[in-house]
Amino acid sequence: MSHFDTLITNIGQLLTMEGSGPAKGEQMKKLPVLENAAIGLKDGKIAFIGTNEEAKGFRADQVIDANGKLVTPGLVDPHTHLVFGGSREHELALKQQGVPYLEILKRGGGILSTVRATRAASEEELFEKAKFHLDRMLSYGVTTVEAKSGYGLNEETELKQLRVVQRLQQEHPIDLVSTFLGAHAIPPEHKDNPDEFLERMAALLHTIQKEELAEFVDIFCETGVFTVEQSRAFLQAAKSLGFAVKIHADEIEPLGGTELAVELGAVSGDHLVGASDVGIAQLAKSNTIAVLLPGTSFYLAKEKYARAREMIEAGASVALATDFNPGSSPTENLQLIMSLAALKLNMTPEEIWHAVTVNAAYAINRGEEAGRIAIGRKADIVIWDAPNYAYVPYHYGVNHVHMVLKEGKVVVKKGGYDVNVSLS
Ligand code: IZC
Ligand code: ZN
Repeated sequence: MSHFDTLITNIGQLLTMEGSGPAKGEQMKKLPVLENAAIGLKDGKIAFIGTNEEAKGFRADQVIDANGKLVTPGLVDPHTHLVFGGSREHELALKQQGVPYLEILKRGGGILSTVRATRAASEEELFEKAKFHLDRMLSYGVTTVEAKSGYGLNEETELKQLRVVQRLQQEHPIDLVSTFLGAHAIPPEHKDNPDEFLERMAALLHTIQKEELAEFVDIFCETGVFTVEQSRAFLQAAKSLGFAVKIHADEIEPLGGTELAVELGAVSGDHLVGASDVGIAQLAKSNTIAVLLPGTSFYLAKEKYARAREMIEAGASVALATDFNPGSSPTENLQLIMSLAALKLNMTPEEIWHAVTVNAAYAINRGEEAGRIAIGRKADIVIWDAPNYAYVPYHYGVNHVHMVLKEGKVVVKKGGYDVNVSLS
């Protein structure tokens, strides 16, 4: 008779996200659902997936009765700026007065204000702050997170940020994937010679490679930041050293960053709000994942959102992320992004679940490890206070997590009130 460490029984709907490779176009529309299911976990891995009936004869050290709830893989957030100093609540008033995001940056605020705070913070302070945000992500059901540097814009501080990510990789239950975004903005000391700045950041790639501090390299390809030509050269240099690449492309103004992402064979092209028809057609034929960030369009109070429908109909693979950062998307809540994807990108619940699990995992080269519940994989699982998968994007703005298991261990359990706390 089978014996498990943990058996999760009475699962109302189980989304295994079964399949191979990322889900592209039409494949995103189908979501196999197992009803009245059970899963067995052993040594932190998935060891059984079947019906509740089959599981009745099994034994386990711990039985978790899901009581008809929805169970899914742990969510994957493939685009965050996790490590930073300070905050930017003062920019909300500027935004209300109609000052555009890129204008705030031009005046030395925005990213550059976070750069000042990040340079001033100690590694320990940055670690504690990032850990606080990461704990919150875990509480929202996220078990794998990509984290970018990019608030140092000098050697010392970029390395400081990357070391914080490295330490969190060792000390936090969430699996982290590290991205070097030294080319996030032009620091004031290089205002008149951005190419020299890019040379400095390119030189830093050697240290990052030697110390294994990042596996991806990213760049902010945007008006007033880095051009398509600069982005191409910088990412080609990164690729020649063996880094995988990503691009902040066509976020605010359409420059052809989507086409550049495809041309370079980027693992992901991110934002893509201004992606052209040609860019979308190329994306659909490529292996580059479109990482869409509707929280950013929302928070920048934009009318225009990425054209997810056209991308999916053309056959592209779409993922979703928070873009968690102190300026354009201060939220750790990927569930809120799922609701925005429904309302602003017109994505269906089936497409949304692909976009925050398997496709998000492929967007950070973790497709073979995260985003699916399959025999032999890490048991990263969320039990939701939801009767079905459509309920999560529908009931917006709150946390639907009932329980999170990371590698088979319960790491989040819905609290409730502690009745022993005295109010007097
Ligand atoms: O700090 O504003 N878009 N980078 C590119 C960001 C937003 C983060 C920020
Ligand atoms: Zn970003």
